[in-house]
Amino acid sequence: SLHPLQHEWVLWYDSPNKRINSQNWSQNLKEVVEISTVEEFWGVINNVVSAIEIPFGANFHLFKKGIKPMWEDPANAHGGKWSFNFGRTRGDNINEVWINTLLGAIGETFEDHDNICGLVFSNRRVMFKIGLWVKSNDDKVKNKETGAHFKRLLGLGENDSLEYQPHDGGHGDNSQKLVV
Ligand code: M7G
Repeated sequence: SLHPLQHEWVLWYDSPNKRINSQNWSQNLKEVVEISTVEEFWGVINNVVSAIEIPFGANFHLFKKGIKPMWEDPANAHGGKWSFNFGRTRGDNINEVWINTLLGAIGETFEDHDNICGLVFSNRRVMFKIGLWVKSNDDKVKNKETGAHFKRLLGLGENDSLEYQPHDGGHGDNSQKLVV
């Protein structure tokens, strides 16, 4: 028998495009598959191209069903992202790190799970980037706990700093920029 997840999730992919800007960006965004059981999750991990193999400039996004992986979605509009750049020399086990963060999200291991929107994996020429998008940064204490848990899932150490940026830039309010 199948093991349903608490939430349904959707995997999205966007491929690089030469003329990307914030007006046409979403045209490259494609829904790959919906994931509603543990078995479907592992099917996706085993059958969809692994994160480390996507082209430079491309991104995978795993978001709760009903939330598009865009700033413009109402669930994201007032939120932001925790994000870490792994230099390519640190990227040997990046697939495992990505899968571990996915499991942390779908397994609802975040205390403030309701505030989680989704995860983004980015392959760039000089780095891999993994981001966690949250709905709101109103509660800074809870948001920092979320960041600290994400940092553990990413396997980061004391010498690494993980940063939070609101999607709207915070309008010069630096208190919205958190670090764990
Ligand atoms: P990125 O992938 O977040 O950064 O955005 P990186 O490629 O430097 O690692 C790259 C560009 O894609 C942005 O400058 C925007 O033009 C576009 N873009 C990215 N996102 C996540 C969005 C989005 O949510 N909405 C819109 N409209 N454009 C976006």
